[in-house]
Amino acid sequence: MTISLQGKTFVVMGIANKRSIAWGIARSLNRAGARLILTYNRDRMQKNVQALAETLERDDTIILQCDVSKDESIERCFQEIKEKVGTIHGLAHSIAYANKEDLEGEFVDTSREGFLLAHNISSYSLTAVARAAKELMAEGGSIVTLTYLGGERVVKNYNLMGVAKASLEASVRYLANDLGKDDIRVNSISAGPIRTLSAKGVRDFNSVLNEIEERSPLRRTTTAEEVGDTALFLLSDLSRGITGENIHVDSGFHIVS
Ligand code: NDP
Ligand code: N5H
Repeated sequence: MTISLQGKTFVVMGIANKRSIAWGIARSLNRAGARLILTYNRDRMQKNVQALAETLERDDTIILQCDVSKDESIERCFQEIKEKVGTIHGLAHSIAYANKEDLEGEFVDTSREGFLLAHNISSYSLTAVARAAKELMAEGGSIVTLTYLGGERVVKNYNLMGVAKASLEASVRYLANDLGKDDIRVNSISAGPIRTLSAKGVRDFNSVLNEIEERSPLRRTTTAEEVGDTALFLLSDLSRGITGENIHVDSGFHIVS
């Protein structure tokens, strides 16, 4: 069976620019013939997403704003999707946020406010969005989110994001159990480090990438295209027996010590 998403519609959330993992996912889905709905958060990202959408092989891409920290914004966005397309077949959630000052120093110093903000946007948002998307998945569906190894192990500086990713990964399992009866699958991809806008402020990101090149089984870093193609698999019927799973797309780095 080859992967074709012809006649199907997918929502991709979290494109900031051409380096975004969400854009890698959008391109893979587009190549398989899917219709796309792309969402962005900050106003000034709209023109980026618009310009990127114009490079796709179809001209019916829908672009909408969705701030996942606000229930009204999620509600408005999915109401618009319902009016414009009716049924969707899958959704990619590629969104995370933490205050910069919480991504250095020790986890023990995390403030209540910083902790809750990171968990709200990086973890709870998956559940909020899955609930809204479920109503539009009348023919079943597949939901994919992005996580990182720091959710399973202590990784220097990942701090509260590691705890938020652990919560996100557990949410994947609970959501998979709830939504399975509606033929909706929920999985995550644990991506290796990729130089995106989120990673921009990370001190010593070069040495993080060097370590992957030296020590990962495949001896190379992960690309957004590799993540995009695994998302395509998870969002397609080829993965129909898989739910509640976390697939590492990280050149195998998670198996080495
Ligand atoms: P990007 O910076 O490209 O994407 C992060 C996205 O999160 C942006 O589009 C940003 O939108 C969005 N976002 C932040 N706050 C909100 C909000 N309130 N509502 C809606 N969207 C919001 O980085 P990546 O592509 O790297 O990150 C995507 C996912 O991949 C994240 O979950 C990240 O943790 C995960 N990941 C990344 C890895 C990496 O090395 N890059 C490794 C493993 C996992 P805006 O700018 O408009 O606010
Ligand atoms: C161990 C590491 C390195 C240290 C930790 C990095 C954590 C990054 C995740 C969060 C999501 C980054 C973040 O929120 C940055 C913001 O504080 C500032 N940046 C922004 O506001 C930009 C403009 C917008 C677009 O960013 C967001 N997120 O909205 C982990 C790395 C090796 C791997 C990595 C980078 C993982 C990951 O989860 O992204």
